[in-house]
Amino acid sequence: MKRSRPQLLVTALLFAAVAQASAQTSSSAPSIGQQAQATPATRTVFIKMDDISYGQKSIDVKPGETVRLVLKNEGALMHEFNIGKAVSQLEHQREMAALFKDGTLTPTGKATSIVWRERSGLGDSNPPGIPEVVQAIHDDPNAILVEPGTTKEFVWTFHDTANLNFACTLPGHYQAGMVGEFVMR
Ligand SMILES: [Cu+2]
Repeated sequence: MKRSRPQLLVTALLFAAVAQASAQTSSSAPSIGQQAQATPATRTVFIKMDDISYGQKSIDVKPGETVRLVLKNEGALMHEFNIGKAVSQLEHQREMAALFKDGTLTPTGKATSIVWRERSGLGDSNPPGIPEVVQAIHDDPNAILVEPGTTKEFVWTFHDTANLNFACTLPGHYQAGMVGEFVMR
């Protein structure tokens, strides 16, 4: 019997599905907001990322406001900007840890990794199996990865959400204090 889908990809897709599901769940009262398109009138907030912190601990936003968040990573490590509640961010930490374990995410960026697939059902035990190149899938609607030395933009429409955070869920970063709060004013 042939395994048609790489397990890792399936796992990553599952993670994406879970993220999607939790985004949808939380979008029903109260939503955390959603990605949007910037217009010339959109307010821009500059956020510096460093090892291991954000340039600010809080960002003021108005409910309903669309904000262009410009993320400049001045550190030597990759960082994430993840908009959400603490619960989902802690969940996302586990997904990130899994990607690091696979080798498809490294402290400085995305990477390809080779996973050896088992040969099955052929009585062919010729080790180590079939090589397969895998890549990390990180396309959560509420998060973006910023590689060291790069600047990325993220445009978000905020709703009136209490306890909404921005955080980096790379292993150890959240614990090191790489988390801040959106303050609704
Ligand atoms: Cu980080």
